[in-house]
Amino acid sequence: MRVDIVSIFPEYFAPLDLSLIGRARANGTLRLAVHDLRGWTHDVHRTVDDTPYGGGPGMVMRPEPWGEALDALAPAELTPPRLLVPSPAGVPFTQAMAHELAAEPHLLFACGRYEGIDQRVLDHAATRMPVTEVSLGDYVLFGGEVAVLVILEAVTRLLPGVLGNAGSLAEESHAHGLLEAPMYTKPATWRGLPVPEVLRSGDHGRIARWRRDEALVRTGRRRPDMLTGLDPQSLDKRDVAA
Ligand code: 6GU
Repeated sequence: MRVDIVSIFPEYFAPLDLSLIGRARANGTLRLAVHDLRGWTHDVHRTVDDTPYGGGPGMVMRPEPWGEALDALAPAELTPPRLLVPSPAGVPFTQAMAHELAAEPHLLFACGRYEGIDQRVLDHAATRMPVTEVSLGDYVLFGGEVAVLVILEAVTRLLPGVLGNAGSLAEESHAHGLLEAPMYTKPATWRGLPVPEVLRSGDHGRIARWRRDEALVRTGRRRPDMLTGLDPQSLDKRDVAA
């Protein structure tokens, strides 16, 4: 997968050299480039923002540098990338979207700062490529950079060969529309706290049932919205009893 990121703070992306994302880059699974938006400015002050039309607080990112950046990174004669614009006004980012993005050959992230990017940049880009404004949740960040780190981590770990144990993808929270049951490792008792007996029983049927019950209870307590959204077909009789 190819990924381009445009930002006025390229230094935010230093962590992408680390750990599993760093390894995916080193072995070519992920071809990632970070670009400084100011490289597409032409004035001495390398200006990227201006005051909003209609008034109001804060600044808006001017369209010209963004237009040049997108022309350079998504040239009309080549297959266009999917443009992702992190914004608290976007559609919610979910595990389902992470799977969708992991299947794309080329992602282009445009990191806005201040009150956002002039809307015409996105409207114009949408005549050339798919554009998605995406939000991490109902809170406000300074800019899109940290959101891109989050999205890229969720997407990269779904790329073939990035996770050593593909089974961990099938088991994890959100894979079945439920939160994951709690996990334990050795020692069997720690500070007087025992690991639940069932997990040490060796009875795989009982263990699977216990984990399913814990996942249902945890999801009901922490994320009742996820339980009401569950497909009734995915529940078995013993779920309903529990
Ligand atoms: Cl994706 N960007 C910004 N700036 N703020 C956010 C966000 C994204 N998601 C939640 N808050």
